[in-house]
Amino acid sequence: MGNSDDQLDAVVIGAGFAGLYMLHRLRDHLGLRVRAFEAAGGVGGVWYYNRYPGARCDSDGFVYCYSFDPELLRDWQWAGKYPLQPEILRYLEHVADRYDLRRDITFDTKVTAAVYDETHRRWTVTTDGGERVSARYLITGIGHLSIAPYRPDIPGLADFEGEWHHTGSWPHEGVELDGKRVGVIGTGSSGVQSIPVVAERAEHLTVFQRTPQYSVPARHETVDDEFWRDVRANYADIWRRARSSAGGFPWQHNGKRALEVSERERRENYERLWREGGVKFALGSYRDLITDEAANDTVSDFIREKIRETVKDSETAEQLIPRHPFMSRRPIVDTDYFETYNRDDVTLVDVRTAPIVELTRTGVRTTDAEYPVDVLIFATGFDAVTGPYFGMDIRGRDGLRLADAWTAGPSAYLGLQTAGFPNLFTITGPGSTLGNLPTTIEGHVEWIADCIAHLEAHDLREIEADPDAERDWMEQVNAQAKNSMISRADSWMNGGNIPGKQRSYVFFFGHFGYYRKLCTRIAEQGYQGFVLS
Ligand code: N01
Repeated sequence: MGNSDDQLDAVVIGAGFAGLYMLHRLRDHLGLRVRAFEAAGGVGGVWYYNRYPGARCDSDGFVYCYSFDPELLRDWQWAGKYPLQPEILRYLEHVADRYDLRRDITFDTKVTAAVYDETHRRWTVTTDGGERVSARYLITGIGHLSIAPYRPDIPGLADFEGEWHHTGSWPHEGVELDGKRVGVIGTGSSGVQSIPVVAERAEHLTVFQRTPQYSVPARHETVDDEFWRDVRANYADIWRRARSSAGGFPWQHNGKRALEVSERERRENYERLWREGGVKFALGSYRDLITDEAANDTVSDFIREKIRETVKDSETAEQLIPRHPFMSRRPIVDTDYFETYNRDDVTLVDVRTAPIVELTRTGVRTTDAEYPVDVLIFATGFDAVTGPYFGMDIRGRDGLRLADAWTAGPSAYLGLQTAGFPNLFTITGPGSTLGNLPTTIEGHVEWIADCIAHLEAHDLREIEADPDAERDWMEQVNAQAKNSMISRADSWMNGGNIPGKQRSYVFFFGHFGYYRKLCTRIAEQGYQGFVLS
């Protein structure tokens, strides 16, 4: 069971999409001695924790999976277009079983510290179980979000007599909502997914909304057996297109600028994509929606119109109209989200104009009124990126703490390595693309495994980001974000979702395919921008 400490080549933190594949790649392809630690009681990462009603993925299922093994692809078929959380968890359990990964994962064990020993060029990793192990390579597969739920500090929580839960740490046994008065604070992806499902079960639902959101209908009914036959027959082409696309999905914008076509053509295009539904709506139309404000206005106005058409009460509809540009925040996909506000048993409360003041014993009080609730759901997001990383005491050269290296904001060359932290690799770390995450993760895992194979083959002991290369890269990341709609709204992607948090652009919003090629080229040209010794 596992490896004894002095034999380890690598420690992997996390057993979600990233950690599972990293473990498999290093152990089964490179023959390294690897151990993974996972704070949760099972595999799954984000899909282990996020069990709130309606939780599902909003990348299309047929590309929300690994592509590295054609047999695994052939083995598995999702039930619908956007798989629900239990199905994704089953998939990751299936992957863990299929490659016999669990024997090298220590569950219910949080890594508390990782310190680089420059003399021996090894990482010493300490866990909350009191264990210390040493390894040459340390790889984080901890995601950006799931292990650091954020809950605003609302006065009165201790006195609130109802139940409360955060969507990101939902009880495994579920929560009784039937016949209850339920409140949901937050209308990001988690809120938008859960609100229609909670409304079905609750006696009354009150939604506390601070910022209205764009959301696109999922249209689950658009996949059937024929669709899956087609997907299976074309997987090679699907992945080729996904890897070279702008967003990591197998579709591309149509190459045109929104304002170069007639209003009629544009409208027909948006209507067709709206009927098809899903993330394709955001990615499959015009190339300049994210970079040009006038182009963006055309799509933002289109969705605003759809909201007004859907929501019957005009006052409620106006409260639901987003003012920021579409895609300045992560696009959301829903099932009956706006329709839910047509129910008599659903109330929308605008907490931008009348903020929440406190929780009373029996409900939520805003500056305007008190709303009785038996169950309060915080769909209030996450302390993104720094939350998961700063939850561990990571120290590199000269005892440099990661928290100190990142005082101006989290930073890593290509999202993969931070200067001063040799042999630490961060899967989807700050500075990487987001896109369709399994595709991003596979690219990173394979890059890291190839890099480690290169070090081993050339008898090299260390790799580390060059500080200049890292700075130049993060400047590019910032420039991309500033020149795009991303700069037009606060969200977890720039630290703006948490009062007082350092603002910085954390992800590369340029072309996904370009980023992948760049990473490959840099490796092929001898790891430019990295220092190897
Ligand atoms: O969190 P969020 P999320 N008072 O930060 C509100 C991924 N994800 O969990 O917009 C009142 O987006 C806040 O209001 P505002 C996905 O990447 C993926 O929903 O800041 N409200 C906002 O409405 C996503 O982007 C899936 O004004 C307060 C909400 O809480 C990311 O996770 C599914 C408040 C937080 O929204 C995060 O999504 C779910 C306060 N004091 C999530 N503080 C997939 O399908 C915060 N809010 C794969």
